[in-house]
Amino acid sequence: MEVATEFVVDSPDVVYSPETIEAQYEYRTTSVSREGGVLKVHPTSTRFTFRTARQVPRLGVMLVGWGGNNGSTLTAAVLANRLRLSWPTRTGRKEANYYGSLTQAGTVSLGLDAEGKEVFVPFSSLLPMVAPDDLVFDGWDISSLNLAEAMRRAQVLDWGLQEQLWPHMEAMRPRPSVYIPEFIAANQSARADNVIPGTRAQQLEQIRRDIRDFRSSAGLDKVIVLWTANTERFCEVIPGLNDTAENLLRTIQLGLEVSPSTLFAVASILEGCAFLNGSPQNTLVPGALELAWQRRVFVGGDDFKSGQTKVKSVLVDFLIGSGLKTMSIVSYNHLGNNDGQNLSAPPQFRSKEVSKSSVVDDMVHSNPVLYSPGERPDHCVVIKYVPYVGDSKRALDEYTSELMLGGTNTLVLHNTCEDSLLAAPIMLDLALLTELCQRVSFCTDVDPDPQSFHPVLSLLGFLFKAPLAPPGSPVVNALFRQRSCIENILRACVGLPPQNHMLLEHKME
Ligand code: NAI
Ligand code: DG6
Repeated sequence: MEVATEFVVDSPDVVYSPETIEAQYEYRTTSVSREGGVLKVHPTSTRFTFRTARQVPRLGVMLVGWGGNNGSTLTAAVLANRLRLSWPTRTGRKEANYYGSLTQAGTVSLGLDAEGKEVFVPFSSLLPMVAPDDLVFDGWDISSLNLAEAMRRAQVLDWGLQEQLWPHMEAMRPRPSVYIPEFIAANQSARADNVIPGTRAQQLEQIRRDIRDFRSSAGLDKVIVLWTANTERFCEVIPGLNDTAENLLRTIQLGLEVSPSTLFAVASILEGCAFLNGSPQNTLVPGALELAWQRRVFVGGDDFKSGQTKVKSVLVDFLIGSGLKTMSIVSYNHLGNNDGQNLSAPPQFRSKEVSKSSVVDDMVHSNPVLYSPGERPDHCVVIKYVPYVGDSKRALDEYTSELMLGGTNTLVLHNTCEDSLLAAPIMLDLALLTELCQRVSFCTDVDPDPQSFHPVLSLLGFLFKAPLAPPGSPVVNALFRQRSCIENILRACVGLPPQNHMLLEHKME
């Protein structure tokens, strides 16, 4: 079936010019106050003007950890789509696609047609977005393998696809990177044959030069940097060391402790490039966040929400949202890729355990009928390294909830899939949505000065296990709340009301 992709909003509140889409939008929400033991709810309304630049840039994406499973798989996926590749498998020919990408394979409803049927368009049609086939990739890796060899090492793609991609990826070579052995597992040391020498300050300057070199040599309008390198151990947040932008920059100059990922974040921010953290560690220490704020550069994180955690952020929302009291969540998984090997070391596992465990907090807090203050389900996360299964991750989950009158309900899930084929489309969405957000500005009736979204781009929460949010902002983990947030903000930018699912048209006589 032919999928319609273009639409215009026919409304006096929406003005299309060759350069922009400008939409007047009434943001209706509520605030709550407590007065003498009574909650008072005040409906409020703010008038926004959203302006979105229509011209999409030539976008470059620099991956830190380019030669890893995710980095090589994402690069291969974009090439396979751009080249319209197909390849034989034992179950028939397969064609390149972008399944798993919210922007490329998800849809939104525009409303009902004359027959009362819903009309859907691809998510990417909501606003002008960079086409993924047009992305230009570059990046760094402590391993010097070219991208074709990295793809073969990853063992993610069918052989017939690898063979076709090989000549297109052979010339792609990761730039040398920053290797500080104590941040990743000792079992990674054999990979580190491609490193930037010198002091931390010299390494920072080299990363900045790399970004500028990529931007100019590839003729790019914009560059986004995405950390998809190994999970690091957490770094300590220490007053005077990394708690403010000034202290963090001084720490780098003095060669004191800073993680490789924080060095990349600082370099990106100083170059005016958005930085996204796909791993769980606390790369975006307070000093890096302050620097992003000062420079008005977008940052997002942490840790791609790809499989087990994504399901958890749906299932626990369903259970608690239905009034069942989830009391125990046990998540076990084993995998045999390099990520699994790195995570077999306790400090790196601890980073992952923290991000995988925080994901039900908002759902528990949302239901004081079920949970008393401070009460929370038992939540156990186990990861084991089993080399034989490679990138094919197996995840087993058990959820036990209390039913009425003393009953219990135990759900058990088993999921097997290629880990990197789940992560790659998420990386794509992160780059495309971040770039789009850079073209959106807005003002309100109370503050007529145009502004951008807060530098901590919490709109990306759908794509992260432990979403970063601006100070004081609630952290949302529930998957469909996160999806609605993106969809409704994009709808607002074209003057469409939030998707409310009321379908009142069909509930009248
Ligand atoms: P991988 O181990 O295959 O790739 C990581 C790459 O980073 C390796 O090529 C390694 O040589 C390189 N590297 C290590 N330190 C580096 C540094 N300082 N600078 C540049 N390169 C460096 O791992 P994979 O599977 O690609 O995952 C990447 C990251 O994404 C991991 O932290 C993982 O935990 C995280 N992640 C993966 C998900 C998935 O579903 N695959 C989901 C959520 C997060
Ligand atoms: C083992 O859990 C390896 C991890 O890197 C995960 O594969 C990754 O974080 C994905 O986690 P999840 O919970 O979204 O499947």
